[in-house]
Parts: sequence; structure tokens; C-alpha cells
Amino acid sequence: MHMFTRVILVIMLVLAAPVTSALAHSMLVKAEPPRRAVLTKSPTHVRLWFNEKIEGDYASLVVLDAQKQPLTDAKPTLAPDDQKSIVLPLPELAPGKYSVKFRVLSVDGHVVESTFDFTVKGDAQRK
Ligand SMILES: [Cu+2]
Repeated sequence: MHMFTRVILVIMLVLAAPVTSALAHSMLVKAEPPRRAVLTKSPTHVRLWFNEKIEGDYASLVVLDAQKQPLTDAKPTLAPDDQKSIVLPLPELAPGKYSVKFRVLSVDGHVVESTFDFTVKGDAQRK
């Protein structure tokens, strides 16, 4: 039984190997606020964590309001304590839906880009 389990495990590892290497490029591992978060107050910043170091000079991170207008002209910066993470400070946000759009270049030259939304809930949305 033990041997059988090990054989299965080896087969699974072999099958998983090509998939793992295809996914080895930079990807978003964590976001703050998280995807589709519903917040009760304005976040002070957006922070994204990746699985690889990011080229800070080429990172782009914008937050758009419901009218697709950027909230700030500020550029994201590498987090001082973590080169896999970028941060964008935010102004006070009114209640509403916001989208985060990012595009980063990892040190291995791969571009990662994606978009996600979050919502700030407030008095204006209470009915
Ligand atoms: Cu890569």
C-alpha cells in the first residue's frame, strides 16, 4: 500500500511538472484590498505581492473609479521591505466600485498584467 502510494505520487509529480514550469513566471499572489473585496472604509493604499522580484521602474498600477478615471497620478513604488511587492498610496475614496489595473515586468523579462475590482461601501450605498 505504501509503495503504491509512492508510485501514484511520482506519477502525479511527473504529470504536474510541465504545468508548474509554465506557471513559473511572475504572478500575483496576494492583493490588498483583495479581489472583489467589499470594504466599509476607504483603503489607504493598494499593495500587490508577486511570486518574483519586480522591475520597479516598469511597474504600472492604476486605480480607476466607476467612470474609468484614474484616482491619482502617483506612480507605484516597490515596497521598501519587499522587492516582490508594489504599493500605490490612495486618496480618500468615496463609496463606489473601483478597478485596479496593473502591469509589471518581472526580472526574468515576463510581463504580467491583470485587472480586479473592489468596492467601498458607505452611507451613499445604503438604501
Ligand atoms: Cu517568467
